[in-house]
Amino acid sequence: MIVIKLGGSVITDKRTEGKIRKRIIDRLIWEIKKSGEKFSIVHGAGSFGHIPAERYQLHRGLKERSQLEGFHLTHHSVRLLNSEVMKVLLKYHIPSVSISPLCFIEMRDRRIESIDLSKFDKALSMGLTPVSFGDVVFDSKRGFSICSGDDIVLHLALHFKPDKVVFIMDEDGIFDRDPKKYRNAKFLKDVRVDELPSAEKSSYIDVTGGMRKKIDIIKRIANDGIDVYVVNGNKIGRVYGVLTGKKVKRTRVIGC
Ligand code: IP8
Repeated sequence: MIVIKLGGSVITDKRTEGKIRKRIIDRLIWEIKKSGEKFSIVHGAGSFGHIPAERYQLHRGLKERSQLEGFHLTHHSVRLLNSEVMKVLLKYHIPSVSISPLCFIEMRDRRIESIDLSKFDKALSMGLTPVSFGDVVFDSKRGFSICSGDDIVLHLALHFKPDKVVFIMDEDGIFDRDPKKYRNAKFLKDVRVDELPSAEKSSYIDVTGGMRKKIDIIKRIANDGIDVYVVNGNKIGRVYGVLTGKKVKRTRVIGC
């Protein structure tokens, strides 16, 4: 089984609220289908989640009642994005089930306090592809918190020990510094965990910590012995290549 994270920066236009990149989603799901593997899919929230969550300051927890509308709006809009992803899975005949984080995760002070992966277990053993996504969830200290899709990927990886974890992003892989800011950033092809940089914050609005947090999660997965790949979803064929072990441009963080 392979755990795949469809990055919000690939499947949406992160600068424009609620702007979906349908053609990219279609091609990515087609590449996933063509590989013939078994998967768990998690997708990011992109501009469907990060922009309303920032507007209502949801990452600060429940401070005033007006944020409840933001909670409602953010959850509603990530569900809209999720239903677009589910529609494409249906189109390519990949029987899947959407599992909302609100129903299987509880946080405490922004950290996952309890997570119940039994529905993922059931889905996978039946031959269904479980699909989850970054969302707002209840937090026993702060009222609510934002749960990143990357946190879900981490827990799926530690629980299911997949053959690999693949992060599909809008970059060719991991660089030694932010390639959007530094033109001479060096590309990392095959790296050990101790060679990974501590990333600067991503330049777009990202209420869940951007690249810095992602690298931290990648390190934790690789430290559990699982290979982690970071691949550019905007480039045709690369996702298919990574899933089937072909030679394509990507970063591989070697599990140890
Ligand atoms: O895009 C964030 O999930 P991510 C979820 O996977 C919200 O970090 C609601 C902003």
